[in-house]
Amino acid sequence: MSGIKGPGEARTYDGSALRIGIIHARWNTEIIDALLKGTLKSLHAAGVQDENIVIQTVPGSYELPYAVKQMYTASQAQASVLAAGGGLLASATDLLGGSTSDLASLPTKAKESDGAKQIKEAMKKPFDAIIAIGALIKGSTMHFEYISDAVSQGLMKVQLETGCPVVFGLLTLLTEEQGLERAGIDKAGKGHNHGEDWGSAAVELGYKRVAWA
Ligand code: DLZ
Repeated sequence: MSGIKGPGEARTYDGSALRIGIIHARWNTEIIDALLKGTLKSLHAAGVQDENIVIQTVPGSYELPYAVKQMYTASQAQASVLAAGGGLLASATDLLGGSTSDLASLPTKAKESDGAKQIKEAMKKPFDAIIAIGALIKGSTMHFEYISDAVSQGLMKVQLETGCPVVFGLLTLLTEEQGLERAGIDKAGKGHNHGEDWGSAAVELGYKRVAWA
């Protein structure tokens, strides 16, 4: 990217071992869809595996901080159930009706069953980073100001409380046109898809978080 704006030059980080959550609002769908595509593009370019990307949606941006917190806490709880070991494997035996001492040796049919899927999900580690995506467009009341502020503060709070990096993918827009530009889908074609930067930020933070731990 040319000019003084943007995250600057950075080395490429390997995302192949990372687990990334994406939570996006559904308001202003055209903008959101393009941002999501840009985010996924850069996650894939960094080597993040599809099976390690979980996408959830909420109605609007106001719901983002709560949803990020729940998503992270749930992924942590799943991982600690696995760490606790025995209990899960015991119930897995019930679910699958067979030995679960070695998941890899399960017959294919059992692997595809819901029970096995739950176990596979539970075997995953907590998210290394979560990307929160929303597009708020200013209207004629103070609604925009209140929500922008609440969501910004909320997302910062969640990442500091949980220790999970939360990428700020919230566009606070004065006009719809600004949103189209920042999603890289404006008519003039001058825009840049900020989702691409958010995917890269998630990979960098997820990678560094592991190194900093
Ligand atoms: C209500 C509302 C309005 C007016 N505008 C937007 C918007 O531009 N972008 C967005 O993400 N959400 C908007 N919402 C919905 C709120 O974020 C929230 O979902 C509802 O107030 C319900 O809590």
